[in-house]
Amino acid sequence: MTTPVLPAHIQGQNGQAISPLQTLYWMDCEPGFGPCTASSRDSVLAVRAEEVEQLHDLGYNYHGRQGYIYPVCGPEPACMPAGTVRLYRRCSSLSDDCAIFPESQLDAMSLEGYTQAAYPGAAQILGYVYPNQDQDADGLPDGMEYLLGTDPYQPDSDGDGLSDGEEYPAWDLPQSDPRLGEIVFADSFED
Ligand SMILES: [Ca+2]
Ligand SMILES: [Ca+2]
Ligand SMILES: [Ca+2]
Repeated sequence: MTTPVLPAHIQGQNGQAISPLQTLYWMDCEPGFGPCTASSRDSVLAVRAEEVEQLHDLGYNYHGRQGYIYPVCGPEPACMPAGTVRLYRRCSSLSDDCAIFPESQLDAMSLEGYTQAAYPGAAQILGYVYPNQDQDADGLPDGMEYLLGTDPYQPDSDGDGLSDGEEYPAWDLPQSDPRLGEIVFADSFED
């Protein structure tokens, strides 16, 4: 069984999506249970309860939450949250496989045969995500900077000499506000 690898994602907090994000449901093929086959269409992601039901009818079982995503809006691209890209779900009849990928990979994936919906009538665009990149190399992924309000193109948004990632580590306690030029906790919580 292949573990799905998302090239882009949005992380929630304490198991909850940040409003108005939708949950991405991870559905696994149940061998012998339906039309999906464990050697090929091993897993696929869904975004709504109706999709979970549709995929369940095709032999997939709910496996867990894979992440969170901005729901499709209209009209695009004006309604899309700043910094996000479309996330596609497409399947290939050649390899009997489904894939999830950002818009930047659409041409390459189409050439590889990923041109079809997961099931008849299924959406091919699941919603919008932040690309998994850190354009200013300050240690904070672009999407986290959009959510925090820091500048994804400027490593030191408030110009106080400490990078955004030093002030607000992605996986640790923040020591100060990277948007305000005031060091609140220069020596942990002593100052
Ligand atoms: Ca950054
Ligand atoms: Ca930054
Ligand atoms: Ca700073």
